[in-house]
Amino acid sequence: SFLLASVSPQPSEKCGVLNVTKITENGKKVRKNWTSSWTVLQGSSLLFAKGQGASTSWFGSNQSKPEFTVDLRGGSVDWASKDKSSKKHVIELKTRQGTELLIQSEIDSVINDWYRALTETISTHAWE
Ligand code: I3S
Repeated sequence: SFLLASVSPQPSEKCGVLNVTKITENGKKVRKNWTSSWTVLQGSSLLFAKGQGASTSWFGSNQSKPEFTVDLRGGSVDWASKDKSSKKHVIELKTRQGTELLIQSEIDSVINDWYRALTETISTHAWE
């Protein structure tokens, strides 16, 4: 409802620290490189800032730019199968552009919240 929408935090606005690696870029397999990234979900975009750890200092500062951004529209999200990673709580994110990412947190409530937010975002923007 309008009222609910105006008072609830939007699922499309979320941020936090996640472990992230690309596994495929433009359809080509790339070597894993797990890094801790400050991650921001903003509308249908997911932004990563590498190497920030738990710090949020880049956020709102002029010179800091996201390391990379993925467009979630037309993408898919699922729990990664065991053969994709030995880590626990891993989400596999595929974009329409042919980039595949693994995102992970040791904290299951954290990764469950991201799973929910990402699936909601993808379904919300499905027809764009
Ligand atoms: O899928 P893989 O190749 O077993 O992934 C592991 C490797 O990328 C490894 O790096 P090097 O092969 O460059 O040394 C990483 O350190 C591991 O973390 C990767 O596996 P997990 O299961 O953690 O995603």
